[in-house]
Amino acid sequence: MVYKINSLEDSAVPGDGKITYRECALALAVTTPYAIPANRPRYCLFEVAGAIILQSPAPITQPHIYIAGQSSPGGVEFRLGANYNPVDSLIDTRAGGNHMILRYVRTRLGEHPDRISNNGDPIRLNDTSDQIIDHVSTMFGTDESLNPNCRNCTIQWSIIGPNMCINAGHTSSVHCKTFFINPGNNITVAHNISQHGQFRGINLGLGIKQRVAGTFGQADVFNNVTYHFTDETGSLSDQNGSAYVNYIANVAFRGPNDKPVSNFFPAIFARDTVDAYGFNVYMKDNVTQRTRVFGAFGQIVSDAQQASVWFPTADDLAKTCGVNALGVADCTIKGYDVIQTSFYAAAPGITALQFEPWHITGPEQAMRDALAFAGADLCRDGPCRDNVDEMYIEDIRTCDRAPYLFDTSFPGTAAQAGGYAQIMPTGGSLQDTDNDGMPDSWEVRFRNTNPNVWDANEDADGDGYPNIEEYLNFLARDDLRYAGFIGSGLGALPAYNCGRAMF
Ligand SMILES: [Ca+2]
Ligand SMILES: [Ca+2]
Ligand SMILES: [Ca+2]
Ligand SMILES: [Ca+2]
Repeated sequence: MVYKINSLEDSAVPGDGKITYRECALALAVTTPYAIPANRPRYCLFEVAGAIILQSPAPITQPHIYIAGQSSPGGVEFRLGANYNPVDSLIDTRAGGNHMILRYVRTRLGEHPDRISNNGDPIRLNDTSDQIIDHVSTMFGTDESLNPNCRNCTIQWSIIGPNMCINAGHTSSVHCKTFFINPGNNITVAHNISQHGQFRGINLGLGIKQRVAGTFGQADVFNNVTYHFTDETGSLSDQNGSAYVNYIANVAFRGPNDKPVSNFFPAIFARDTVDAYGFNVYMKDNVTQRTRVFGAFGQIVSDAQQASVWFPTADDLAKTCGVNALGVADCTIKGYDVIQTSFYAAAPGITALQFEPWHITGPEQAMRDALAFAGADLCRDGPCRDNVDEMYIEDIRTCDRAPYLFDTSFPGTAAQAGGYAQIMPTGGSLQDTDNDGMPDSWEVRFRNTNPNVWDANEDADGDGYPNIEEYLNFLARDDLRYAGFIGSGLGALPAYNCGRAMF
């Protein structure tokens, strides 16, 4: 089904002529302006641009949904409404809401000091599987800005954080924790920017929530950028199972206030006392506050990759074991020896790389690409990176030059963090005679589809992608991006470690 969202309102009346985000998210029936039956796989397209302000939860429990922000003439931004009480997430899959694709939207929650809640996540994946988050700008969370609990999921090309950190509505007066995967398995985290926080730059607690012996999880973490985490750029724990992680060619740079004490990429927490979990951590080409790579950012030296890792307590170091082919701790491998620089870490059942090798660049180009392309940067009528993302990208590009963003304190309000997007619509809806989501002009231009026949679900060229996804992927320029896009980012980069001393 294709919901052509024609109203920014947060309403759900089947016959009012308005098709809303809530109706698409909840898979509700619509009768006018055209009929959509309830509880079906669906595409959420946007004929409007601007803020969608949610006044109550809109949980995605019906599986198979593609939320396509790239169809909007100018872009959409999800925000927390003043009547949303108790506060919960904005975009949220749960209770069977598997198979979501979320692309090219902004999710900026904002402060809610009048409604204390520990659930203020702009995006939460709540024990769901098969999820793609691509080119999303997710910020201003009061719990995390991105909080996935998912299996078989990809988080890529997104801008994550900052949170609303100070007296913003969390039970803690200071809660500045950006990105936490807890738990997860078979996850790719690539080409993202995670920025400006105290804790949880990229934190991983792999496995499953209801922990049992032999539980494990894998994550591939490559070509990401983190900037300005004062206390914890990343962590990896065994709180949910054995961890297989590949950290490849990431860039983690200091901000103005970063403290060296606990700030590693990652800190390894071995707190399991029952289930004999272990670690296999492959690290290659990561440029961090403590590691340099020959040839990247003008470096003439390479540091041992193990130098970026830390064990918070002597107990963590002592309890950290390797892991065998069954996912069970192997304590013949101990401590720093779980960090290895030779072999791709593959969880039981994983027999091949979980990525295309050419999708990974060196760290310097990875930073250039993320700065050039991350976030909700495309709309129906062309590039549309908003004022908020522009500000943060510029801040990273110049991060070795004052004035520094959040030099003295992290933000407590959206206003202190650059405000919301100022979205200007670039046009109205396009003629789409058959209401299949593909405009007449596109259907005529490419001739594989018929502008007078509802043929969104057909696959005219037989490549496995239905026609409507051909249209949406065309808007997202996928044809360019996955051949000649990775590695093509241009623009200025800061000096190594933003010009600040190594920890
Ligand atoms: Ca309606
Ligand atoms: Ca059409
Ligand atoms: Ca058609
Ligand atoms: Ca096709």
